Amino acid sequence: MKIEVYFSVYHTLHNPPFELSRGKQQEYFENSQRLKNILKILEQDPEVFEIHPNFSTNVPDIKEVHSEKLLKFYAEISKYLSDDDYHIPDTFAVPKISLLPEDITKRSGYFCFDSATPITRRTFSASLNAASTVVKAARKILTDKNKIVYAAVRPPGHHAGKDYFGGYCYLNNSALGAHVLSKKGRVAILDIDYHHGNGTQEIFYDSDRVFFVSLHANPAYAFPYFWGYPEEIGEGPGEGWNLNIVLEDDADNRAYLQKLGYALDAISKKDIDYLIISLGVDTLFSDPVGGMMLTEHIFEEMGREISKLKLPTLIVQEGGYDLTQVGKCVLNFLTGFLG
Ligand code: OKP
Ligand code: ZN
Repeated sequence: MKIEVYFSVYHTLHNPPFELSRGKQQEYFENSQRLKNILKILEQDPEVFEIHPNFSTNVPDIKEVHSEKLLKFYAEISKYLSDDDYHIPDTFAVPKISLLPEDITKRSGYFCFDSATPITRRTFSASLNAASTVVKAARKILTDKNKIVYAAVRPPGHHAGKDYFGGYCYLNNSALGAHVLSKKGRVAILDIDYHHGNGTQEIFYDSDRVFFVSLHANPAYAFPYFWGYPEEIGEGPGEGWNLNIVLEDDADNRAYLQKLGYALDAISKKDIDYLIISLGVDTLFSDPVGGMMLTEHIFEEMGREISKLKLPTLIVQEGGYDLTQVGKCVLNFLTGFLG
């Protein structure tokens, strides 16, 4: 069997010079080398990986996932910034404040929840290209349910909410894919990135069309800190359709597989038609941003276990920052998935 790979060719347009993390100027970990590393490895096996570049930035239905004012903000700040400029908000709105500053350079703190997510002139274009790639990949799943499709995209998406951005994420790629699939059936999003997918959780929090299941490091000490606790179970019709499974930083392969088992059990107990995997490989022991105690081989096992759900599956790239290992981890996961 083949895996179709769609990739966002314009990802290199988003290339901020640095990030502010823990109050310090650092290299930008979510850089274009990540995706280049992944593609370079997948290209080596054309028998298995059928790679399609996506040049489109068209995302129909984007307004059903993101607010108009967030999109307008992105469009305006893109125009405001010159070519090698970058923008990092310095003043953040507390949740209940609803006024929007006129000045575009002061408005970012209304939408952004951290200091590690800079905006450059081409950030919005790159993000639209990533989102468009995932939507295209989702459509492929609809036309051929036997397909496994992998969307090799950046910037990632799972921290971006309806009306906010942060954690290297601007548009929620997986949520946009889920939105497409949810029109034709029930969807489960399994988020195995090291970090909790707070944006995806928020977007489908009151929905019983999309079951969000996330395995992640304890938010008591791991980003994004304010979300990701097991008590967050969804609300209204979505109650029981949000599942947070917390792991500790010392989690090894065994501990991880055990909790993955709970997640897969929960998914198999619901009547799900389509699966989306938010694939972060930043659970690897050597990851400079995340990092539990997982070794690269475990990703193959994870893929194999998840494939037993036997669902049409769209795999969407999220985190993974060890530049020497990210491609190998993704390859292992996809190989495991093929069985
Ligand atoms: C994005 B994804 C901690 C800084 C954390 C942001 C991490 C974003 C991860 N002091 N910086 O989920 O891989
Ligand atoms: Zn992550």
